[in-house]
Amino acid sequence: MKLSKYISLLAAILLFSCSSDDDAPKQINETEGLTLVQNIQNDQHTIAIYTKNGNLQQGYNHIYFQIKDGETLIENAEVSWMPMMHMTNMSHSGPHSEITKKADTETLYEGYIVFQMAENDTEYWDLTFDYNIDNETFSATDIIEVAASAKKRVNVFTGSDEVRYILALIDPQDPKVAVNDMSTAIFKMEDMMTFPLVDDYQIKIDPRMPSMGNHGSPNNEDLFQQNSGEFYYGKLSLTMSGYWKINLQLLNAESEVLKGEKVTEENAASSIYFELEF
Ligand SMILES: [Cu+2]
Repeated sequence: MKLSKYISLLAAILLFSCSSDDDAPKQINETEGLTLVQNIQNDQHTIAIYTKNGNLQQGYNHIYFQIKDGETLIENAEVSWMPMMHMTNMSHSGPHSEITKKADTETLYEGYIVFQMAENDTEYWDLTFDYNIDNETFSATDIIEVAASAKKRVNVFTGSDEVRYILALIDPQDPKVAVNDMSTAIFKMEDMMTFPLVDDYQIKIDPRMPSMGNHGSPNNEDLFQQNSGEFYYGKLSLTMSGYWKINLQLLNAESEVLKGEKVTEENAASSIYFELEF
C-alpha cells in the first residue's frame, strides 16, 4: 500500500473510531451479486447454495454457499462435498474442487463442480455436504437440479491412450467481439468417483463460424497450464457476434494428439468442441 493511501486509511479509522454510536454489529452482505440456487437442510443447519445466475447446469459451475444455524452464519466450518449422479444402472460422481473460504469474506465458502451430464426424467444428481464445526460432524444431502446446457460446454471422451477425459469450458462466460481470455479444465476419469486434474497437456483451439463459410479468426492462442494442478489458459479471438464452434484438439505432454481433428476444406469440424453464441 502506498504511504499516502495508508495515511488516509488511518485517518478514516481514527475518524470512525471517534464517532459515538458505532457499536452496532457490521451487516455485510457477502452474497451480493449472487443468486440463491436452493437450500439444503438437516436438523441443525441450512446450507444456502448460490451461483452468479441462480442455476446449476451441465458443464463447469462455480458454486458458493453459506451455512446457517438459525440466523447465525457459520464462519469456521471445515467442509467437503460430493456430487453424485444416480443413473438407472449405476451411480457416479463428477469432477469437483476442494472447498475454501472465499478471499476477504467471513461466511462465504466456494468451489466448483463439473456436471458431465444433465439430469433427465429418470436420472438425477444429488449433493452431499460433510462438515465439521467445533469438532462436531454434520452431513446434509439433497437432490439438485442440473439442467442441460443449450450450448456445448463439456466434452466427455476416450483418448487414443484409452483414458476417459472430461474437458470443460470455464471462460469466457460472457464472450465479446474481442480477443477473450479463455480457460478450461481437463480431468482424467480414474474411476466413478475420482477425477484428478490433468497436468502438462495442451489444448489447440480453432474457432469457426459454420454459418459463414466456416471462417475462422486471427490471433488465437492455444491453451496451456502455467502450474500443475491448475486450469489451462489461452486467448480466444471472436471477430463478430453470432454462433461460434470452438474446435478442439487435446495433446498430451509428448504433443501427441489424444482426441480431436484439424479443421480443413474436407473436415468442417473436430469431434470435440465447445459452442458459444452471443
Ligand atoms: Cu451420469
